[in-house]
Amino acid sequence: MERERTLIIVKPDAVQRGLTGEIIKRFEQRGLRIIGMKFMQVSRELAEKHYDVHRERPFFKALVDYITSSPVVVMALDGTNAVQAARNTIGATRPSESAAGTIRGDFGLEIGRNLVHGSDSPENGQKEVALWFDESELVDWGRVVDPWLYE
Ligand code: IDP
Ligand code: MG
Repeated sequence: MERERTLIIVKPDAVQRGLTGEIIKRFEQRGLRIIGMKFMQVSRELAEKHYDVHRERPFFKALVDYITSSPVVVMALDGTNAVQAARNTIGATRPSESAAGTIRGDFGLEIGRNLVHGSDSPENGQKEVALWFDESELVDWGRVVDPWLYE
């Protein structure tokens, strides 16, 4: 089974709405392990790098405005199939189409206010964690419950 890293961003709308703890809780109780976490104001430069694949899309400027509009909480998580597990916990990109029980399906309505980011492939998980965190900010640690999460 693949041990992967994924980058999670609790976006400005979620932080402003007081949902930070609720969102962290969902990843934590799923068994994903936090290996890095910080509260920060995102620069336009970092936002544009992070969303570079969307540079030519009509919503690019609005997306960069959104992610830089107010502070975010950024997390690096790892675990078995962490990328897909986190994406399923987050829900579909468009909250009106996200399943109930997912973060977006429980707390969101519009695509431009969809609360949380999660990496979309193991390669991008590695790349995004490296973009947002210095290696010295990541902590390698073990949990006493790991044998009850990992076979
Ligand atoms: P994802 O966050 O589910 O991976 P992506 O397609 O990678 O979705 O899009 C990145 C982000 O860009 C979305 O989370 C959303 O905030 C925003 N976005 C995507 N498509 C649209 C759109 O059509 N209008 C406005 N914002 C969009
Ligand atoms: Mg994406």
